[in-house]
Amino acid sequence: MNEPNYRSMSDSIIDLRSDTVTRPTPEMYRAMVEAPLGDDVLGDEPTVAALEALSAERFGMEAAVFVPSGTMGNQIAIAAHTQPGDVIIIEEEAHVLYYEVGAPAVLNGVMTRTVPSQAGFMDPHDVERAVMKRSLHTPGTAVICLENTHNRAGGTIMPADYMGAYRQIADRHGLKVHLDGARVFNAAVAQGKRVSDVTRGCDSISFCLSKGLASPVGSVLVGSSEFIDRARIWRKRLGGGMRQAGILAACGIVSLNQMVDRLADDHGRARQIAEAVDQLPGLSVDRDTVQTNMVLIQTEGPSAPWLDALREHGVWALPPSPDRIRLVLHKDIDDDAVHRAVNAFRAVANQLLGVA
Ligand code: TLP
Repeated sequence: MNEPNYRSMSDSIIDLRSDTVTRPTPEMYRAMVEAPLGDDVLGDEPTVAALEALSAERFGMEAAVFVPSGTMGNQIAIAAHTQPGDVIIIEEEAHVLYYEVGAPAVLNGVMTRTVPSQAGFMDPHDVERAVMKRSLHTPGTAVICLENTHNRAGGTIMPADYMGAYRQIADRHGLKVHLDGARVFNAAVAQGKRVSDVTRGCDSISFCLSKGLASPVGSVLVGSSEFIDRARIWRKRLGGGMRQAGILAACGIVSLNQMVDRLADDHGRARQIAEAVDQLPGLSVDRDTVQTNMVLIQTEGPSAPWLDALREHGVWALPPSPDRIRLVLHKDIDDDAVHRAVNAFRAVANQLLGVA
């Protein structure tokens, strides 16, 4: 077998667009080759079953289902928790609302009742005020939908006492709590906690293997056995049943066993870049929001000229809005890449503003 290409397209490109861009590790390639395989739709895929069992255990939940993407994990959860016409309460910049192309409405026929927030996390009082009771005139609320870490707020971590408060509200009103935990392992590692502690109180959690945990593809939805049985039907209905998916699940097992603790390195590098960039003219960073592996940079004018010039220096990033740049740290960005990225920012500041 030829040696696989473990690295990015080109080692000279510093790809900070997302932690989704990571390449599999050598251990993942080995695990793919060695994985015992079956047919997951027929129900006999041993490696998928092993990943699901490991995931359920890590979250202290009864069961889990492997799904192709975080988006599908979230939408299956909403489908399994609701009936068309129900209301889900959701923060106004949540991924489910902002980046899933209207799926709550298109696929699930639910109403979204949005709540504004501080740094991505709805005040529990606002959540309780937003609950609608089913009546002859009003739709009924079914789900509180959360996100930890919060993507558009810059990878921020949910305040420790919020989950308990959301749970109490859910219990008072007969609601389910779903967590979009695409990067919930980042939240756990940053707080030195187990992921099961960070997510206690949720009825369902969707987490991504394909982000900081570096798997090429895949997410897992965890919850009660009864919920996961219904989620499996929704996965099939949406076309998410995969056959010899053990090839991918094998990487997921490596992610859970080997890639969690190292997320702390990404967090340290995010702080390092944030501090350096915040000192440059024309750019600023709210350092309080740099809590995990993301850096949101505010540009004085439009961010587009910065992004174009950075690209010429081999640094790739994305604009979450016209006057911001988002950087996401991940395992394929080492200390040297951080150093080169900071130098590129300095050079671009000089180029665009004639200073620094
Ligand atoms: N986020 C992507 C883009 O879609 C913005 C990124 O680069 O950050 N929940 C959260 C909080 C996410 O950040 C993402 C991906 C998802 C769900 C969806 O995961 P996938 O891409 O696997 O469907």
